[in-house]
Amino acid sequence: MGKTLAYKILENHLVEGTLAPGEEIKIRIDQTLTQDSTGTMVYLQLEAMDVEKIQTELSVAYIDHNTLQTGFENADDHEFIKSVARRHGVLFSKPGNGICHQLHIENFGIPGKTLLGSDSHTPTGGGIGMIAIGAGGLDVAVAMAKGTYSLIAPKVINVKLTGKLRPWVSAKDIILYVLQKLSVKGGVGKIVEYTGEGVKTLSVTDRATITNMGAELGATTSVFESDENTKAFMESQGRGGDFVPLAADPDAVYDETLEVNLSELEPLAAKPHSPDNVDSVKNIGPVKIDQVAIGSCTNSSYTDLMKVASILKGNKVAQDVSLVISPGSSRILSKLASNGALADMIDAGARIIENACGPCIGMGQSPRSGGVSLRTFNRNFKGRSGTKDADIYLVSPETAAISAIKGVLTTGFETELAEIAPAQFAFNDNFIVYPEGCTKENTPVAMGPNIKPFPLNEALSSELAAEVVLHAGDNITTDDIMPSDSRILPYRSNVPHLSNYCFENIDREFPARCRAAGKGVIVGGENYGQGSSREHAALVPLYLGVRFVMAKSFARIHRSNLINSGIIPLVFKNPGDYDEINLGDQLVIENAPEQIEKEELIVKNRTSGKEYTMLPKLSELEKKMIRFGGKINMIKSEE
Ligand code: MIC
Ligand code: SF4
Repeated sequence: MGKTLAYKILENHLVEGTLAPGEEIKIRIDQTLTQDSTGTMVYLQLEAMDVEKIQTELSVAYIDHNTLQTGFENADDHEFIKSVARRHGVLFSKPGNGICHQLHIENFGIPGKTLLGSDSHTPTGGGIGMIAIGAGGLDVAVAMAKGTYSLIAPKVINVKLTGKLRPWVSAKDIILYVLQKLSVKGGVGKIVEYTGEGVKTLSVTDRATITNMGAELGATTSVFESDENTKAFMESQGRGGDFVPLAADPDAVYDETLEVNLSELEPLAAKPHSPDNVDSVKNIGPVKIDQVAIGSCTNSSYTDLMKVASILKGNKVAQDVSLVISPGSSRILSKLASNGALADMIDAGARIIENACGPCIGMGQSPRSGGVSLRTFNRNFKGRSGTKDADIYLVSPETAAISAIKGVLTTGFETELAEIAPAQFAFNDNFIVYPEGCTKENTPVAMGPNIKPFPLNEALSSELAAEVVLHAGDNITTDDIMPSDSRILPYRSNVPHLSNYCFENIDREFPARCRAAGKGVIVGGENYGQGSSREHAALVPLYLGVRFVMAKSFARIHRSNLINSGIIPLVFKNPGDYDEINLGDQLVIENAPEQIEKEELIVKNRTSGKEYTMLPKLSELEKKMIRFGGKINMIKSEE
């Protein structure tokens, strides 16, 4: 029986376990990446583990999220990350270099290698044939310390591409189509592997747009083969020597298949407030827009921005529209500056902003109250832009550019569009700080006053009694749990301060209610914790006393982050029980250490007298972490 590409790479990296869907496996991790908004925790945890030498082939610490530096906080975090990176042999990418995922495929990604990153869009690396997985910060710290990562082996879905995209239809439309078909939870427990003749028509950066937004499917990762296009991309980055050809066996067997005829796709948009709320631009109609934002790790490649420049050239941005463009990397920005495309954008009336995450994570450029913003980004969750009542649509760079000129959501579909010639880039590492000559002895940790210790749980007690502090609906995002914008993001290394904003957009009373309750339980619907990898969405509730979460289902990374923090994720056996529980109810898990060992666990409601059967679904390793009160406590006990 032929093998899928995903399983071939996993097999090459298997350290423990049986490689079959649903089995717990441990794999070797070749590379890690961190970014600054999750990175401070990662490096605090790495320091706490007292590691002598990191075990990966390459680890990079990028600074791209928190680059506003409105106070000392961001700059102190950068200094802290740089110091710990240097102490441990980790490369440091300075602010201004660009967005971690774009930079990683340009500079370091290698087909067939494994990459673990403390950011949910790490699967961008699947665009060059890596198994690139997003994880919580602690998992990345442990991967650096031990060189391994444990996960449940996913199923593999085959997305078979045929045909060829028409002008004005792009990679973004492919992934929006897949999201429309599979939904934001359609990829949970799965790897999405793209195959078929259509793959040959897509460049590496097109593929990276698709694997990047595979995160929005909830997938473990997404992957493309490594072929002639991969070779051409790596050569264009001055790294042809790193190219390795890779593909699935021709008779590979997949768990599911979705066929997509590229020739039939048309320009699409994800409507407010979910990436899977997709319809065609034509059906949505000419919605009047206030802002267009082009960039983010999804769509800020050289080709994307050249398409934008060619559409803008000689035109004028509509008078009521603010167009902002943030290139993905310094290398791209430099090329746009030298070939004149930057001037074409500026002359048309575009605002050029820093090559960083920026507006994608609410760091500036919030739309006006009730405003409509078209973005080439990957998430349009309510409030994420920094404006609670704004409507955000996710679109391709082509749709964004033409809409900026027309002032309404539109497309140039069925008209001509210039082909973009590939460019050659010089390898430039002037933004990279190498750790040469640095050791733990000669490089002290730079601790600013905003950096506070992270909370630790306690070992599982025999009786776990807690009050229901929140009763939430379906698809709660980690942005809902721990919002991020320019007010809050500078405090990612200060959990006590962050706790004041926990669930701010859902229930303002949440922090106060938790403090009054002492110990809390959150009740959620389907796909609880979708979105970002931020472990703050577990650490902050932990700090506020949350001890278990009951939901209809969980998103992968958040579930792991809860377990890493010693918070028990429990799935309703009878989803109807969700409606029986009320805010303020007093719940209890009796004999908790014995009960978590079983397939079913009983939660008693002391207020109503009812009982709920819950499914812990914990692997052996996860049970151990819960018993010890989290991963750090477990690791310490092993020393
Ligand atoms: C995001 O896009 O939500 C982020 C910000 O990049 C996060 C990481 C974070 O919350 O710091 C992610 O995707 O993991
Ligand atoms: Fe940055 Fe946005 Fe990409 Fe997250 S999704 S890494 S915030 S650009």
